[in-house]
Amino acid sequence: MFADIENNKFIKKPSTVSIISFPFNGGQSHPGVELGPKELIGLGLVDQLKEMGYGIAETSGVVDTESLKPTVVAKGLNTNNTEWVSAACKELSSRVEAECRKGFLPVTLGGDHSLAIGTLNGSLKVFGDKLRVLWVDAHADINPLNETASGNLHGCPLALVCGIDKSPFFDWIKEHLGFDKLVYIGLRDVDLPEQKVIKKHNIKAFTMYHIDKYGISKVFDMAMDYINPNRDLPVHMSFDVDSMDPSVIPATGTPVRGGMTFREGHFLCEAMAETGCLVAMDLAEVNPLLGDKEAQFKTIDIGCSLVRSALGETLL
Ligand SMILES: [Mn+2]
Repeated sequence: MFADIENNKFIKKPSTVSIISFPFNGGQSHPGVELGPKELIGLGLVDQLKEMGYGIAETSGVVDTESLKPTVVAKGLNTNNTEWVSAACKELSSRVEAECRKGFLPVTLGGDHSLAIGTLNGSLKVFGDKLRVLWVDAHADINPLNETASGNLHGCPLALVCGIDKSPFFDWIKEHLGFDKLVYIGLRDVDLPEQKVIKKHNIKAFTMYHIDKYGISKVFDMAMDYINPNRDLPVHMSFDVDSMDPSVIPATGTPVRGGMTFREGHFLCEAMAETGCLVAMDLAEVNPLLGDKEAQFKTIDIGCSLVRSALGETLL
């Protein structure tokens, strides 16, 4: 296995990855997504990263999301499991923050994409105004909390991270991401309230239309030119596996046809590694209980290879 793990501009040498398992399903309605981290590691992700030459931090471990489940929940909220998502993400934030401060590269394995409320808060605390975010997803995940139709918080993380919503249930979020520091790649299913938010705040978004029109290489360059023109700023990549076409990654809770091909997804991750600017990564929405055995294996296997590509695995 070949890898370039020395070109990262922000990670302390020798390069160390902190695998943070976040077995959490409270941000959506399909059981099984909490098993994602265990299955990804079970298929050998940690061993593969070691083989690439990374040190693996011993301290990051597993967030005990079950123990953070509240016994009493507020009634009348528009969102589901609000207190649980908040408590679990607050804990996740402090894990990511701690690993970044050590100069390690945290890779958070989900779990549903509400996890980004925590991971982005953690990296924002360390990198502040310099932090840039690449959000790879079929969905925009920026529904205001009072406007989400499903009530599922995995469709809302960016509303909280960007400060559109200042919910009292998330009052631990003090740092917010500027709209000009965020870029989307892969969108193809955007809710009406999200369309309004994206237009109002002029958020840069490359949809599948742009990938078809320009190709993934140009789209990646344009996305980086927008958030990180000199390739000298730290980037947190939040990768939802539903950005990929369901024929490639079938075992995920909210698949949408017309997604990225196997190579488009891997190219994007390889290009991210090549910038040397990746400081944190999320891999969200792997659900090992959905679909048949083949669908489940494909999803977990390709989930691992996307992480390896983002961390510098090369073909030669
Ligand atoms: Mn998502």
